[in-house]
Amino acid sequence: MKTGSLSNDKEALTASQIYAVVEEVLAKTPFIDIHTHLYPPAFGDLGLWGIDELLTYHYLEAEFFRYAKMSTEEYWSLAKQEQANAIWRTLFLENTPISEAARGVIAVLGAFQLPTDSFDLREARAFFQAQEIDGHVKRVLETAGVSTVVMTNDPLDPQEAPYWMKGVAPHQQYLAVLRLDRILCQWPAHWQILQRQGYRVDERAGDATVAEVRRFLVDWAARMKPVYMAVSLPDTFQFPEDTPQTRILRDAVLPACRELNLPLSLMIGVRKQVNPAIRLAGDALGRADLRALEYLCREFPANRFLASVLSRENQHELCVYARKFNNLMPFGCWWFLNNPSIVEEITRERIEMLGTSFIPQHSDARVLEQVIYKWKNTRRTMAGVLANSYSVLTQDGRDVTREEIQRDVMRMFRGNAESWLTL
Ligand code: FIX
Ligand code: ZN
Repeated sequence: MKTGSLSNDKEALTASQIYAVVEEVLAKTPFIDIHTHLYPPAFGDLGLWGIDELLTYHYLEAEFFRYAKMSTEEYWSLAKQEQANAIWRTLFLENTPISEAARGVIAVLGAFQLPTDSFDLREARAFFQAQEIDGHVKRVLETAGVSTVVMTNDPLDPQEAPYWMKGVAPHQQYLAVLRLDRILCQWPAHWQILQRQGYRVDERAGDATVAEVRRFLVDWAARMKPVYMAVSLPDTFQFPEDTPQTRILRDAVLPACRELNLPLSLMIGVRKQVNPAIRLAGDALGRADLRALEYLCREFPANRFLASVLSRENQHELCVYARKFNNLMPFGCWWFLNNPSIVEEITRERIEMLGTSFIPQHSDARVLEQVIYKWKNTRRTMAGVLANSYSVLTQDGRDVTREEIQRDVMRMFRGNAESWLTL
C-alpha cells in the first residue's frame, strides 16, 4: 500500500489517493474564464459588483418573480437597493436559498466572512462600499482561482463604444472579445450606425456592404485587440441561407477571423424574450439544428470555431461534431446548463468522447463576485467527474500520476483556451 505523501509527481497514485490529488490540483490551478460579461474598473459603471448587483442578477429576478406578490411593473419601479431588499427577503429569508443562483450569493458572502442569514443587507452593503475596486478585483479573482477573464465587448453598444473610441487602458487580467450580435442578428436596426461611422453599407448587405463590414471588423479589432469574435444565435439559426446574415457571416466575419487569426465563438440556442415583462431574465432556449455548425466547420476548415449550445438535447451532438472536426472546440455549460446536475452529465460525456480536448466551463459572470461561486461549483463538480475518470482508468490497468493530472487540468482549464485564442 503506497503511503507516501501526495507530493511525488511521478509516483503512480493509489485509488484512495486519486480524489484528493484531483481536488488539490483543481484548487491550485488558476483558470482562464473564457466567457464573461465582466469589465475592469476602467469601464466605470459597466463593471457590476457588490451585494445589490449580486442580488438583482437576472437569474435571481426570474426566481423572485415566481414567489413575489408584487407585479413585475412594481418591481421595475423600485430603486436597485429596494429590488435587492425584496429579493433578499423573498429568496433568502422567507424561503431557503437552495437554488443554484441563490446558493451562489451565500457562497460569496461566506467567502468574505459576512453573515449569510442577516435580517437586512446593511452589513453586506457597508463591506462592499468600503472596498477599493482595484484591490477588490485582485482579491476576488484570487479567491475564485481565476487568472484571466474574457469579456463580451459590443462595438455597437452605445454605453460601451465611447470607452473604446476614446481609448481605454487595458487590464492584464481582462481580455476583449468582439461581439457581433447586433451585426449578425439585428442588421436592419444597426447598419446605419456603421454608415454614420463612415462605412459604405446598406440594409441589403450586398458585396460592397460586406467588404465594408469586414473593414469595420478589422478596424475594431485594432481598437479592442480581441482574442476571439463571438455571436449568440437563436435555436432557429440556419446556414447557409439567402440572407444578409449569411452574407455577412460568410463574406465578412469568417474572412476577417482568418485574416486576424481569431476564432469565432458560436453560442447557439437562445430564444430571446419569451417573456419581455421580466426583461433580461426573459430569455429561454430551444433545441437548435446543428447541421449549420457542421456546414461551417466542414466548409471553412481554415477557421477555428468555439461552440456552446444552450439546449441539453444538443450537447451529445456537439460532442460528436467535435469528434468530426478538429477546428471545433466545445466550451462551457452555458446559462441554464450551469447547474451541477447537468454540468456533471455534460462533462462526463465530453471526457468519454473527447478526452481532454475541450474547455469544460466558463462562468458567464455578469457581476464580479459571481466568479467566486461559479468556479467553486465547477471545481466541486469537476473533482468527482475527473476522479471517476482516473479511477476507472486505474481499474482497467493504467496507473495515473499527479503530474499527469496536473497536465490534464492545465490543458482543459488553460491550454485549450491559450492555443485556440493564440494567447
Ligand atoms: O449571449 C450571452 O452571452 C448570454 O450568456 C447572456 O445573454 C445571458 O444573459 C447570460 O448572461 C447567461 O448566463
Ligand atoms: Zn454570456
